[in-house]
Amino acid sequence: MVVRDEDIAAAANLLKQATYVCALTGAGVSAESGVPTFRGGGGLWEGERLEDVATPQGFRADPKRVWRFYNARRRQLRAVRPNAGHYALAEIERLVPRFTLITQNVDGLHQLAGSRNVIEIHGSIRTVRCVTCGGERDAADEDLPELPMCERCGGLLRPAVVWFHEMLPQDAMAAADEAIEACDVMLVAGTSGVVQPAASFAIWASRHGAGVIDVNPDPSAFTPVHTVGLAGPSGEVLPAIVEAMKA
Ligand code: BV8
Ligand code: ZN
Repeated sequence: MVVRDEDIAAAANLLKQATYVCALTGAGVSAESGVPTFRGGGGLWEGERLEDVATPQGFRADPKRVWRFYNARRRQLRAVRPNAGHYALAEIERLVPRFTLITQNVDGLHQLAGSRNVIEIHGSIRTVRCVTCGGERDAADEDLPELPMCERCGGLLRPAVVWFHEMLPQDAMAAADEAIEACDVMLVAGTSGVVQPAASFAIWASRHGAGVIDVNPDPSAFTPVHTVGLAGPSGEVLPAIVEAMKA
């Protein structure tokens, strides 16, 4: 890990002095659990371009293709466990007065690691929703057929995730807005800062004076606004920050 001790200490001090920490995570925090990121391997998932299958148009055109893509990711998630970075975020939540975790991830690993105040702004791949009656259920442990239908009304089920060109859930966005406005430190980890509106959250926070910590082995869209940048994997950097907070 190339991260300097003084940067770990600087991040730990920012968090120790904070009254309200808002964390924003992306696919990078699940990378060490074995979940591939979106824009690492050339932006392909199971040989599919996210922008082709993660859209309402794609689903309308070929629901079987979209379900093949999501069922493959759902099956893969069964074998996946939270990593040290997820646990460290759950620990930080316990160490600071107020904490909100906004995640772009749909894998549910933060909750499995013990994070409590989690906002899933891109929904959850564990949940399915009927396109006709809107009924939702947790189907994480189910082997879904290639075209799952609603038991209540016979309508077609879809993954309860936010696709491109879809609005983010109103309640999730409102809660995220509140946390971004109220926080005095924003801890960003594992996101390239490409997808809007999540990519703007750190800029909004820095506008009202919040300190921004960015944990990412590669430069990201947050590099220009971060107070402290830690160029290492979140599975190593976040636990190191927790150790420094406790020292
Ligand atoms: C919206 C759920 C209003 C599905 C996802 C032009 C045309 C059309 C649309 C747009 C446009 N310009 C902007 C838009 C809006 C669009 C958008 O932002 N497009 C982008 C591509 C430009 N956004 C939307 O459409 C959003 N809705 O705007 O509504 C509206 C409504 C109607 C009409 C217009 C506007 C909806 C966005 C939500 C899309 N859904 N996912 C699913 O997951 O299947 S997005 C998808 O990307 C995931 O949710 C993912 O979380 C998210 C962001 O990606 P990252 O998490 O950042 O992952 P990435 O791979 O990019 O980066 C990983 C990072 O981790 C890297 O930096 C890497 O270096 C780092 N890393 C690697 N290893 C580690 C690590 N970091 C730490 N530790 C490690 N070990
Ligand atoms: Zn239904």
